[in-house]
This record gives sequence, structure tokens and C-alpha cells, in this order.
Amino acid sequence: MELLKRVTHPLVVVTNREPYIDERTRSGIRTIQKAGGVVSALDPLLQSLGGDWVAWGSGTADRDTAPKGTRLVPPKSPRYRLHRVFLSPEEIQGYYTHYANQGLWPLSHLLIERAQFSRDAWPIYRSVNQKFARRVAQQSPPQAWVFSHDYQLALLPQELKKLRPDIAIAHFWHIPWPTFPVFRLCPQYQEIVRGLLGADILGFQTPDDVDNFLTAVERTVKSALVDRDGGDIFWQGRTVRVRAIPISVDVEAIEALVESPRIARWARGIRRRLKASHRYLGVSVDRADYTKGILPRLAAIDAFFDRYPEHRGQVVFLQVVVPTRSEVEAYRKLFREVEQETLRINHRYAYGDWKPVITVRRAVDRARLMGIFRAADFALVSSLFDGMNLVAKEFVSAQVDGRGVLLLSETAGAAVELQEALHVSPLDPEGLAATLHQALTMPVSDREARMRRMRQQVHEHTIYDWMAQIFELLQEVSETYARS
Ligand code: ADQ
Repeated sequence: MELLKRVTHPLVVVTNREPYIDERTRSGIRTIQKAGGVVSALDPLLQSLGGDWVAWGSGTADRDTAPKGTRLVPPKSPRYRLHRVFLSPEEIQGYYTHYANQGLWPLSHLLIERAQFSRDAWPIYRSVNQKFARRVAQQSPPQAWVFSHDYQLALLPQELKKLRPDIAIAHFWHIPWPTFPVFRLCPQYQEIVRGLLGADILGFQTPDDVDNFLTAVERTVKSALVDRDGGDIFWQGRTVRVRAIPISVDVEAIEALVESPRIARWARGIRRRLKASHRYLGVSVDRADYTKGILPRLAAIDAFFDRYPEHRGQVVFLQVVVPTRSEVEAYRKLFREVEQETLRINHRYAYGDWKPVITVRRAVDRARLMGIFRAADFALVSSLFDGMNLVAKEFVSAQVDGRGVLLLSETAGAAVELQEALHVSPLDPEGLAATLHQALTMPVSDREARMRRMRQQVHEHTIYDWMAQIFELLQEVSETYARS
């Protein structure tokens, strides 16, 4: 792997979620691997390089398999060390459920009224970040590169820099960074900004996110010098490089999956059945999160069958919604509402053997999911706000036959790069319905040309290019450190 050559220092990855989770089952302990985009890209890298990964040990059997917190992974052929930070129920509540998921998450997605920042949660959020920092400091070799992630660990860079100034830190913020008037609503906004400034490199998904962050720094840290054109911040004798580095997917791995005999056969089977019944297949895949615009999408589907009755009986929507963060009431409520709304639409339009919306309510095996993307005629991503949205890029990657249409919310980060998608507003059900009609009646040559250009885009900007950019910046930082 070309990327390996770019990693010239020991690498330590830090995420909230762990790449391998040990769960207790009736037949013993089972190790589960979650197939998130970041984790599935970083895991092979650490497997090749060796190294360390620090994460919250959230599995029910994590303490059994690693009583001191550290275990070698992958379990069958160990290649690197996974260091688990164990949290008490109070720490999980304060750090994860409250401050991160009920505070920073909705606020960053501009859902102001949903954001709650309790006074009790903040000190817990801070102390868990400190706990992570201590663990990372302990496990990191001299002059290591630390690559940490996201809004759960906003204070980690500063805490770690205090403990280990020799380490080069890159922190990637996966979700949107809101404008200053919104961000200021976070009661601890100053601490959050300063916490992040402990990093040497701050990566965001889009140029707008970078802009908003730089404004937040200008308005918050008066002693910092901000070079807006270069994206550099000079503060306390250090430089913080702030860059838009859009995350992507492993397009070749997805292509290999959908071209594997098993999945190719499966996708062909789906196509044959659709053809026999003269039907089109539309697909959407989301965690059941209120930022993903699942209810607005159902409203658009309703408007679509209402305004274009000629499509009744001909279009099937497959919605794959996996429950998420069910410890938060807002998420449980959303899941119930999605169920009710789907029932209502199906009741209104279904006839004979046709049902407009089919729901899958669980995590689908990745190979099959990509197979569905290959077989589908269109995908619908309707996020209200989204840092990037990997589903959009996965759909494009899996479209090896090149004829599907992507309908993509303009307010998802992915829309910046995927210009050939049909851009939609999630809050305009009639407009979305009209765009669905357009997608289904578009000349094949137009569909193919759009998909070709989007496929070229994801080929030119893969997850490995994303990492390469981070590593290049880390190299720059290390060279500066070596000179000083
Ligand atoms: P998420 O909000 O989780 O990520 P997204 O980027 O769409 O959103 O990634 C979800 C991942 O989970 C995709 O790989 C998808 O295939 C998978 N997935 C979703 N539902 C599934 C199901 N039912 N079965 C199987 N797999 C499923 C956060 C930010 C995003 C940003 C990413 C990465 O919110 O904006 O793109 O991080 O930076």
C-alpha cells in the first residue's frame, strides 16, 4: 500500500467507538466488528503498520478479554494493540449520552431546540476527555502521530498536548461546524474551541466548516492570529493547520464486493425480479437519526405518489433504518414515528402485491448492502444536515453498471463534491417529489453521464487520499518539531 510509506512515525488512533467489540452471548464471547467508514479504513492500515488504537471499551465482555484494558487485535491474527478506556455508567451518561449526543450533536447540526447542555454533564465530559488523554499519553511512543476523532473528544487535543508536547496531533471533526451565532449557544463554546486548538492539524469535511471554525476562533480566542487564506492559526507559539479534507470511501473494496460472484448474482436476481414486475427500486440507508431527514423523506414519498399517480405500482422504496442511540428518548420517538408514517403511506397507496415502502430495521451485512446499491435504480439521501454522508459515496461506488440516479440533499457535505447528483432540499416535499419524477423519466444517456462523472470523482478522492492528506500534514508538523 502506497499509503504505508507516508506513515513515518508510530501511529496512535483515537476514537470514541472501538474497532473490535467483545460481547457476551449464550454460547460464549463473540467479537463484533462494526462496519463504519472510518473504522473499516483505519483497521487495515493499523493491521499493516502495527501500532495502537485507543477507544471506549463498550462491549459487555470487554473487561473479560482485556482485564487491564489492552488486548491484541484482530483476535485471530493479532496485528496491533487496542487500548480500552473503561467508563462507569455515570461517565457514559454524562460524556456520551448527554454532553456529546444531546448537546454537541444536535447543535452542530443546527437543531438548536433539541440541544441540551446540562451543568452536570460538562465536568464529566471534560474528565472523560482527560482520561482518554492520559491513556493516549501513556501508550504513545516518543514523537508519535496521534490521529483522533470527532465531537466526543473535542478536549482531547489540548489535554494531550499538555501531557505530551512531543506528539503531533491531527484531529478530524466528522460533523458540520455551525456558524458562530449557533455555536455560541453551547455554554462551554470557549473551552471546546480551545480544546481543539491543542491539535496541530484540524480536519473538517467542507470549506464552509473550516470558515465557520476560523470565525469561532477569531471571536473566541483574541490572542490567536488567524490566516484565513492559508487556514493557519498561530497561537501560543504553535501553528494549527485547519483544512477541509473531505472523507471518502474505499471505492475499490466496494467494487470488489459487488463484483464478487455471490453478490453479483444476488444483485442480478433483484434486477430480474424488478424487470419481471416492471418496477423500479429506490433505496435509502440511514441510522435512525433525526438529522437524516427520514420523516421529510417519507413526506416526499407521499407527495410523489399523490402528485404522480402514474408511478403507483411501479416504484418501490426500500428504507433501511437501523436503530441508533436508543438510550436517548428523541431517538426512540423518531423510530416510532417512522414506523407510523410508513404504515400510513403503505395503507394509503398499497394495492395487490405492491407496497410502496419496504422497511428493513436492522444493520444489513455490508456486502449485501452494497449489492442492493448496485441493483437499485436510485438512492435518496435526504439529510437535514450531514458532515459528509458516506452512503451517497457508497452508492456511487457500488454503481458499477453506471445507470442509477443519486438524489442528494444539498445540505449534506457530500453535495459539495457530488455535483452531478440531483440536489434536493429535504424540507421541500413537493420539490423532492418532482425530482423523483425527473429521476425516473430521465433519458438513460443523461443518467449514465451523471453517474460516470460521479464515479470518476470518488475514484479520484478515496478514503486513502483522505488519509494521505492527513499524513502529509503530520509529516510537515513532525519536520517543524524536529527543527525547533
Ligand atoms: P454517520 O452519521 O453515521 O457518520 P454516514 O456517513 O452516512 O453517517 O455513515 C453511515 C455508515 O453506516 C455508512 O457506511 C452506511 O453504509 C452504514 N450504515 C448505515 N445504516 C446501515 C444499516 N442499516 N446496515 C448497515 N450499514 C449501515 C458520521 C457523520 C457523517 C460522516 C461520517 C464519516 O454524521 O456526516 O459522513 O461520520 O465522517
